[in-house]
Amino acid sequence: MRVVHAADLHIDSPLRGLGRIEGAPVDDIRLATRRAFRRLIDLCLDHEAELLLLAGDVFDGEWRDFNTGLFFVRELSRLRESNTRVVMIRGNHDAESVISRHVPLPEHVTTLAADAPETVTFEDLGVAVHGQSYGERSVDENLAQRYPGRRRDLLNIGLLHTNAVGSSDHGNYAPCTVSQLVDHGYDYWALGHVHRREILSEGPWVVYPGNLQGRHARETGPKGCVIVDVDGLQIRRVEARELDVVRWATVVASAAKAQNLDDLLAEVRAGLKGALVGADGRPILARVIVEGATGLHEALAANPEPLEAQIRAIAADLGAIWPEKIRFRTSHPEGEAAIGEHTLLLGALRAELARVAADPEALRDYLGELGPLAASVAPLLDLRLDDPAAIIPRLDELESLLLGKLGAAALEIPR
Ligand SMILES: [Mn+2]
Repeated sequence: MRVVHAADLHIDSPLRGLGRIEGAPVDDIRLATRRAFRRLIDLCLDHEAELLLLAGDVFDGEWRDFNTGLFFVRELSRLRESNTRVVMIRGNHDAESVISRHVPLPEHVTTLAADAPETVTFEDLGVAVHGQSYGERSVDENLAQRYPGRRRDLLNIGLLHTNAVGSSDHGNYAPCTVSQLVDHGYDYWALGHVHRREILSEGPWVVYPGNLQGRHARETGPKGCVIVDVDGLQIRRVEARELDVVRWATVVASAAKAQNLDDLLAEVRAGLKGALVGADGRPILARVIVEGATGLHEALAANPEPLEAQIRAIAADLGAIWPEKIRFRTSHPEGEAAIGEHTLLLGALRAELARVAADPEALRDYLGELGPLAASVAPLLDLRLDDPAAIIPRLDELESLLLGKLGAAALEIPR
């Protein structure tokens, strides 16, 4: 028997932070979550999967119209052909209280109840699936605690949307621990909620398949589902399958050894090429970070636009890769000491920034006074100067750019 386990589909969730990127594959990007779901259904058909498990966050929130629901139903209906049964739960993004519209689901699809844990058994497959949906967006209770005991005569699967790893990147919903799940007596825990693929235990299996399609620059790398091969009451194999349509990557290029801009561009090119490897021709949206202590720092800080354009041109030349954002986090190789007589001035600036960093009011006043200088570097960092809360965690970068600007200006001042 083959069971396919997926979670966090977030169908029709927009891919974020793209703005307008010259030549980017806009249709692939717009339809990515839908196409990834279609690939999931194709996979079930190709493998004649008996069971498809969806561990919550099928949708991304309230639908704009019924098309999102209709698309979902139409794709699920294709599974009649392979006689694939579907069991799903609602997660925080598609809790009953969140999605007010509904469409009737086909008879081979079961959504587990939200008021109490529920068990569906498939005697012909020898499987019991236990699980519970979210009724509200925020579920603080440890749901797994109340899941029923195992059925001795069947393979037991727990379907659960949970933060089982204390992840701070995700809401702490239906929190539980891995050891609690391991001790519960089931054969396989089909989890959802954490968007990164993680196998937390192999005996019994406790698995996050990750989301089906990365949605922003922090959801990098391959995304997809997991196929579980079952032989009687034994799980033989658990294998990840990539289903994403568009891939996100972080490309870090070190400027530390670059003697000149050509060296640096070669470094960036190598990084972009590396991201293309293993993507099987999928379009890649890459966040490019140029970092390191380098003699090029002043030039980059003073005028990064030409280098940005060159990086975009390299990407265009390489093929299906688009820099989503380009960030410069370089520093001067010998700190501000190397800028000679301006050391005192720069030291004072650094001390002042440190002083106001902890105080939003002071920072607001300070940025007002600093005016033109801060305003000239803020766009390079995507910073809004009227929002101190956003600036404080990035003062290092702001400082580094300010120092660079000052350093470059100093070099240009005729003596
Ligand atoms: Mn999710």
